[in-house]
Amino acid sequence: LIAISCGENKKKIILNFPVTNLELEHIIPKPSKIIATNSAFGLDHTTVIYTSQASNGFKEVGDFLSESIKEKTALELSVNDTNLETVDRIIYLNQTESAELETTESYQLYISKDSIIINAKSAEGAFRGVQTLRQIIPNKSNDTITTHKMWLVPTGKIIDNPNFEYRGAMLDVARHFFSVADVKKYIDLLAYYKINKLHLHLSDDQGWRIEIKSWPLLTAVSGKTEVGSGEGGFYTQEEYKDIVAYAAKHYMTIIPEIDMPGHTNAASFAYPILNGNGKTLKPYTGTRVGFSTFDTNKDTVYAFIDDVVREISAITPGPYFHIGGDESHVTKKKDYIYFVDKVEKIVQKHGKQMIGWDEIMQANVDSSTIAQHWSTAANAIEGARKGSKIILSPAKKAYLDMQYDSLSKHGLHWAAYIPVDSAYNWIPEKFIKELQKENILGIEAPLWSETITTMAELEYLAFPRIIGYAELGWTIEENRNWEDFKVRLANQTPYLEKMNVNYYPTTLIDWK
Ligand code: TNX
Repeated sequence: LIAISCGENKKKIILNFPVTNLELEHIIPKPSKIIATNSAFGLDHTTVIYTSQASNGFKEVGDFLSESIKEKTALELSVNDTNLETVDRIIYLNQTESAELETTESYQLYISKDSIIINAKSAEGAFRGVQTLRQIIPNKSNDTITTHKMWLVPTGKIIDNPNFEYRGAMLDVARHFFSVADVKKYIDLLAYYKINKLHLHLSDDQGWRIEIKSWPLLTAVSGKTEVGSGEGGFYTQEEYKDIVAYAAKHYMTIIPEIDMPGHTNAASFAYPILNGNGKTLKPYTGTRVGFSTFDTNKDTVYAFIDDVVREISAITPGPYFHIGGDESHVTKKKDYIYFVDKVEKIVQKHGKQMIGWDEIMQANVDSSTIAQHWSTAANAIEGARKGSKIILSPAKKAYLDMQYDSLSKHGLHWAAYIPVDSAYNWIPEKFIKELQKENILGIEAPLWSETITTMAELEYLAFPRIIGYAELGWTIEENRNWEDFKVRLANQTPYLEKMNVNYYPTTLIDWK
């Protein structure tokens, strides 16, 4: 930095020589290992981004980084279009096969005075590393060291591996519909904290949210209702593909859920032949659960499901299809088991791995099927016994639709009030004592939308709690600590405010 500042006022240099400490940066999720070297990389308009050249996605991650730096600093850094010999300072995204990189999402971030190097096996790993880098570029430039603006990035080394491969959020677009733009904003925010799965709850009693070309009334009729008197909405297949592509750019997998055999009033109202509860169908815009069911003994129902799973799977590149399966209170147990077993075969026929809420483990599913634990530990334990992986979404800890406290707006409290500390202070690895870490695929924070209608309300329930779930998913247990997290969380305000996020300003956090 002294070299860079050559010829400038010496007094200024002495006054402003940066003392950095990479270990004290407010990175969330906390990386596996941080070693500070206490100097700085001067990010400025002369810096260039360079990436591995093979057509493996690194260039696109470089473009994403350049765009992110522009949003934060207004600098416009070129990607791969410079003669390297003339370059002073470079950010290099490097494809490599180091043994320290445990997974395809792992990365190493080396920051020295003249270079920032992100090493990763894949573009996905480089993308995760880029999120860390975004977090340590200061919000303010240092305007005293040089005559132009320079952002001082602390030097050192970060080695980082994910704790769980599945780090998810769920959004219920069925109780209230959320637009493509809302979903994209949520993806932006989730990706910044290294969440890599977005589960979309696309159907429920109150509405059907995805175009199915072979059954057009699903959206023509039931795309128009939601909880309350709102007009609902749905995604055309083109819009859904747009969401999937946007998520893919953020190395995020979309997981579509069609909830069945319960939670199906909207489907049965559009096509009464599907109905199995023996009652006259009406649109449902209330918030009760557990009153609807498909007729599990009708061939037409399975033909319908085959079409739905086929059409959605064809536009879903990710490996998973979620069949719901929760709260089928008016489906006889033997019918429920018969149904889940048959639907599992349909999902597999269309090349997808099945996920269902924990109740599906009562059926005879095979070990490739995944249980999402939300309420009954015995179902998750039975899943593990069958050899299935478990996603942890325990309602009393991980439900984003639970109120923070009795005074906070929006949300329910049937499972618990979940203040920000309680949301963070649990150990997924030990939450169900009969489960081993190997049984757990990861964690997911569901946001049910009975009580929220706008993006601002969505953000109020999701933030800041989702940031804690991101850390539970990515950071190993020994590196997690509420007192330390709390300070890092308090320092997310510049980002959240820049992104115009309506987070809940809990008094548990000493917001910066
Ligand atoms: C239970 S959790 C449900 C949802 C509701 C939610 C409200 C689960 C698998 N089913 O249908 O929206 O509670 O908190």
